[in-house]
Amino acid sequence: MAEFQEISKLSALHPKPAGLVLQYGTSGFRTNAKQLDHIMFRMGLLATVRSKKTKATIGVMVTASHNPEEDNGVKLVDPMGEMVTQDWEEHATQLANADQEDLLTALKNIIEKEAINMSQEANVFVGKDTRSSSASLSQAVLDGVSALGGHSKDYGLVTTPQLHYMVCCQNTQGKYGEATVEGYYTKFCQELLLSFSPPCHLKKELQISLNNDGSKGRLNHQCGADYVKVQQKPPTGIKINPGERCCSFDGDADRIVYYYTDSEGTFHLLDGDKMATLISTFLKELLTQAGLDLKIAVVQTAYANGSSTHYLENTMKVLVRCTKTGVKHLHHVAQEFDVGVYFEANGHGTVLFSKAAEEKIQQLAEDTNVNDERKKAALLLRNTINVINQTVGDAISDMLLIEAILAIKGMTIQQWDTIYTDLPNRQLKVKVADRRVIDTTDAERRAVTPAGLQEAIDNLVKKYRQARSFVRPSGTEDVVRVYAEADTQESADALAHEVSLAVY
Ligand code: NG1
Ligand code: ZN
Repeated sequence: MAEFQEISKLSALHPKPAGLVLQYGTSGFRTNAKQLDHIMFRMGLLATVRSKKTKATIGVMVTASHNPEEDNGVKLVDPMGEMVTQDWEEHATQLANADQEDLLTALKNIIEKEAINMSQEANVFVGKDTRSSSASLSQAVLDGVSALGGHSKDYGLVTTPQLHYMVCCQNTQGKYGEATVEGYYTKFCQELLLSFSPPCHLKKELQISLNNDGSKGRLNHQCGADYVKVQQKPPTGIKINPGERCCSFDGDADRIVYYYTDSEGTFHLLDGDKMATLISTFLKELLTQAGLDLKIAVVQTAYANGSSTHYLENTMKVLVRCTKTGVKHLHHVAQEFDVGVYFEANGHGTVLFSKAAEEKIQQLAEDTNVNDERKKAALLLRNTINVINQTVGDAISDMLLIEAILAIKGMTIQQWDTIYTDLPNRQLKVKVADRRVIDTTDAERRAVTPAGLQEAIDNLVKKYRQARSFVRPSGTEDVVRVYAEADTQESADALAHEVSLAVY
């Protein structure tokens, strides 16, 4: 077939370095940018085939998120704006690792296995982050799409959530919004200013100053959500006055953390758990005021601070579910509820509303026979649906929702921070010969293998007050992660250290 000849010719321009093996991990392929040209070309091919299979537009985002500037990466976006399915992650790995001369065979295997109709039209949307390597790497994706005769649209510089949004809009015939950057800003930003509280009020509240915005310096270098969360300090190059509200995004703007320093100069971080608590409390209150019987739940991972879980379950009486690490797991569980709020502690999260919930809220907001209190609550719920990006965690949309909640409640960042106090905690990485010997259960909170490890952890935890600890193999790095929390920082540090010794 003509298209296969084109692939042979073009793939020679994007050769695979001999012996290089990469895995489609939790967040796609990610490594030093110099090793990724052939991967990008091949992901262009795969996205085209996926588009033919789903008869829908597929997204390809070129980014390495919070990794250093010299890295890059790529992830595929499925038709409704969600992450690509597990089976296709495996296809991606197969295609990426095929030797140069076996590429066509590997591609044909996928086409055969998935029974793809090659005459079906294909459409692929491509986006990239600000890394210097992203321009040529996204061109390699576009080359892959055209090698298979697919149509592509290059959105250029966009955030990861913006690309997810474009794909979702395109495949829902504009019902979710218009598939343009302007459409995105209209949907998430203008809606907020127009509909939440009087616009002038919010304008006064929201004076934003941008720092480390990518116009100079290296992406994520001593800044960004990951730096702030891991280092527990503000990014460099920014001057913060006591009590001032700050937030940091990661390199592709799908993660956000808030922070401030107090009058003594002490740094305070408000992470994904604090955001989940603020948002779910706000929504639960509105559901009660609106008299809507909708089931709300918060989805967390094992890394959620124990205090947040305790507060949500015991004070707010909100249902809390725990899943394996990785946004796709949280997203799936959140879909089981009328209103599902999910956040990873590191700041990736959003809110999902079921179709039925959206309809009930919409009906009530339009009902002329309800009292003012119920009506007001219904309108605020409807506005929340309008400003939150339900396709994926989105730093811009999360920030706008949180700003709106703080403005509506007249709450300062300090007041938000004192809703509950985090338990002191420590995360450590342990290098082991083979991290896969650790197998876990119960949403990664208990180790099944190697034998005796869980018992050892249980015995160590017993020595401390309010303590909890678990270990799991990382999905993105060749390390085992150890997490511990306890009543004091000294105890959390000691417990994490002791557990890391038990891992060897
Ligand atoms: P791993 O390396 O599997 O722990 C990390 C983060 C996840 C998620 C993924 C995807 C922690 C403890 N883990 O996963 O939350 O963000 O990267 O990038 O923060
Ligand atoms: Zn990211």
